[in-house]
Amino acid sequence: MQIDRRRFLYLLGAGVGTACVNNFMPPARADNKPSGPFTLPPLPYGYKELEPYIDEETMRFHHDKHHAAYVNNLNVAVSKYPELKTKTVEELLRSLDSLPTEIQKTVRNNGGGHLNHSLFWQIMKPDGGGKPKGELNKAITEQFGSFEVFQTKFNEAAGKVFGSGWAWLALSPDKKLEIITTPNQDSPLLTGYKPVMGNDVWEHAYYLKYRNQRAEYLKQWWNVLNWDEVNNRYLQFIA
Ligand code: MN3
Repeated sequence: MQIDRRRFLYLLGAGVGTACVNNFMPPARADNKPSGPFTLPPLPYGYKELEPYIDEETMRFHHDKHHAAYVNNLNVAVSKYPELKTKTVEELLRSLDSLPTEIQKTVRNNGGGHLNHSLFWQIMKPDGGGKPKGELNKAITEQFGSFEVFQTKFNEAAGKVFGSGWAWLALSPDKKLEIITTPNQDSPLLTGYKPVMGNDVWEHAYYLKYRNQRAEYLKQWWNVLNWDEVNNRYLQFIA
């Protein structure tokens, strides 16, 4: 009797345990979200910390939804090609033409989106703004006449992007600073340019706060620029 009861409890426990495993195990990856090789970098500051220039809700959606989607789509694209999983996103974009045809467009859009946004979070900071420093300041002055002229030209270029895209300060293949724009999520790397800094002019970057006033967003954005980081990027590129 004693043994039977113990055995009964044992079986019951095992049964309950199995039911628990079946009910509470996460579902198989039906949501199509491979966990790598690319990962969403955390924001280097809090969602609220770029206020009042960029609002918390915009940062949450922009980082946690938009950037996360680019990372996920890129991971899905390379999931069938083990040889691509060890490449950096820069390597993928620089050799886009040699990738399997069926994933070229996805890598262009989502690899570009991942790289562009990873840069974007880094070149902003709370209490940013002011003027460029060091070697970058010299180069900007030499190339554009003054920081103010550069700023005006950058905003003009960013204002003229039709639809979604980016404005960049980039180093040309012959190592000159230029203001360029790219459509969609195209990276400057696709044309041999190195992105020193850039501003996202997709509506998702500003619409919640600035609505259709892109010019106002462009004007306020300089208040969050992290010039130390931008100067460091420039120094790396000219080294
Ligand atoms: Mn964006």
